[in-house]
Amino acid sequence: MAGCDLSGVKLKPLLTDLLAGRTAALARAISLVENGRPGFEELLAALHPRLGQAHRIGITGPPGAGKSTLAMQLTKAYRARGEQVGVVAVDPTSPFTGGALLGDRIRMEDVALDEGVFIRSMATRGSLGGLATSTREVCDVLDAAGFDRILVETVGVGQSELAVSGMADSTVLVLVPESGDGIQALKSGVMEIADVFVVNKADRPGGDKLAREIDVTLGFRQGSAFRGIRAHHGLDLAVAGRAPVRQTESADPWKHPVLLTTASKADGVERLVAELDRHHAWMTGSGELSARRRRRLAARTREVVDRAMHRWVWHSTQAEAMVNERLAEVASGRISPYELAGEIVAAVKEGVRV
Ligand SMILES: Nc1nc2c(ncn2[C@@H]2O[C@H](COP(=O)(O)OP(=O)(O)O)[C@@H](O)[C@H]2O)c(=O)[nH]1
Ligand SMILES: [Mg+2]
Repeated sequence: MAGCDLSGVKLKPLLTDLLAGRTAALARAISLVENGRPGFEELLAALHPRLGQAHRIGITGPPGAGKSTLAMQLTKAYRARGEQVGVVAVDPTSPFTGGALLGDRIRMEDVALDEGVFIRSMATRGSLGGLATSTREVCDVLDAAGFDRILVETVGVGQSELAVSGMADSTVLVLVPESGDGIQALKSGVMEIADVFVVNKADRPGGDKLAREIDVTLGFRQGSAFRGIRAHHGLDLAVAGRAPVRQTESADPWKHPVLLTTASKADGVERLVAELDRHHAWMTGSGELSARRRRRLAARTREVVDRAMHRWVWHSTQAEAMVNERLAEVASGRISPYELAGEIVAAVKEGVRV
């Protein structure tokens, strides 16, 4: 790597230390990437050949569903197997500080001092689009640094879990019985991004009912409400009807599990760990893992192009100056922002104002 010394960041030693598993280097590499400081794209480019070892697990669902609690329980379970775990939380609604991942109760003290665990909140950085990209990039750093599992928590039944599906190999959708979110999720199409469904807070009433509703909805999605009923020719519709929408044609479709958990008591976590292992094995065997990773690489390339174009337009052309120059005309109603934008784009394209 020529020109490795950028703005005081010595990329080569950083890379060496990172790959040697030095925690301080990991923290530095992550903040370099997170803040988009000079050299971060070179670092990520150098890490690229090292990617693909980690199992990336997205955990999404409405606020308060228990995603962080589940993430901590999964972390403990993976640590018990001797695996290294990275946790990246993207939660603009409840940023965590000082190493406490949760608003209350289960605190990070359990795992925060463990060398095999690295936790980062992406809570306050960037816009949503930019945030999604930098979250993926932070995951790359963890992957290259040798973490076995990377848990990515994102909040919401909205756009953000659509972003998480693009960053994970396996996506867990966490719902809770008492809120209306479950039903909303079933209607919103969010189900299509999930590989594993978790109905958390099973210690409260309504968990079984929600799990059944999810199961029935999964059946409908596949054009069959009769999953679990054996057809007379011996085909098990429970198996046949469960291929997820985005899954490529497969003779051995993934059967979406719907699990009940009480994360606060670690109930059901073992089963979740097992289903995630099963999903990873299925993805590897079916070719879905490499298909998803290829899609992610294409998406990443587009994102980086977007970012470069954005940077170029606003920092290296006259676009910003044109906005300022003509703002009075827009404000007085003489021209619309659309017309001005059109003029700016035309000018930039022609290079006349560059
Ligand atoms: N009763 C009950 N409470 C839970 C369970 N799991 C998590 N909680 C609590 O629900 C609240 C929100 O949990 P948290 O993990 O922060 O949710 P997140 O917003 O989805 O990350 C916390 O007070 C947790 O202690 C559960 O299985 N049962
Ligand atoms: Mg949380």
